[in-house]
Amino acid sequence: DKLIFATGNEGKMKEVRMILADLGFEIQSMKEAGINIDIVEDGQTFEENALIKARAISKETGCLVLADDSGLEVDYMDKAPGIYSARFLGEDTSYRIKNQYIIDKLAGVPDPERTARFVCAIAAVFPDGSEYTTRGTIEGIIGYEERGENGFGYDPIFFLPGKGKTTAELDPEEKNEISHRGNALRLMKDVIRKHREN
Ligand code: ITT
Repeated sequence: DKLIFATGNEGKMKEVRMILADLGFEIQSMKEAGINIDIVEDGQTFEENALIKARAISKETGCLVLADDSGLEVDYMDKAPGIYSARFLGEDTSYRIKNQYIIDKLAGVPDPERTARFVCAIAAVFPDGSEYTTRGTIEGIIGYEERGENGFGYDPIFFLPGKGKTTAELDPEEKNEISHRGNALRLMKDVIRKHREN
């Protein structure tokens, strides 16, 4: 069976492929499926935006479509950038600049007030029209400088006190085992397996 993952984000797609590998689907990105449409993500929650993306691609195809909407919630910034994480400071602004902006915003703020989390909502639209969402999170704190070369986006400033590393310093497998995306996708794998039985 074929599964289309409705994202244009290469960093997400790499992680998704690893996490979903054992499901046994042929996994295609939007690009690989030859779909190139602009989706307006005007929902108010991660779940709404994930569903908007999955529905838009589902309309174009007959197969199972999954989508990911995710972001970083910084408690000291009233949970910004949140659902606006990709658009934060402008869609074309580099993550070097976005990450430094957040570091500067938290200058002088002690560790207990630097708490943050990554949130990931996964939406699924099945060929029969049924829809599901799952959510995963991972808790950390905002670091004092960028560290690590792995991952993407805000990973270099997302520090895990328990590991003494940022998520950009983890191996991909290690990140997937504990990440918001890993957690949300593992819940969705259970949904897909149940749906298959029926
Ligand atoms: P698609 O909508 O095409 O999937 P996008 O990058 O626009 O791609 P989102 O709207 O869901 O996706 O934005 C999520 C942003 O949150 C993403 O661009 C990163 O900046 C950040 N983000 C999400 N998961 C992350 C992770 O695991 N590590 C670092 N940053 C992450």
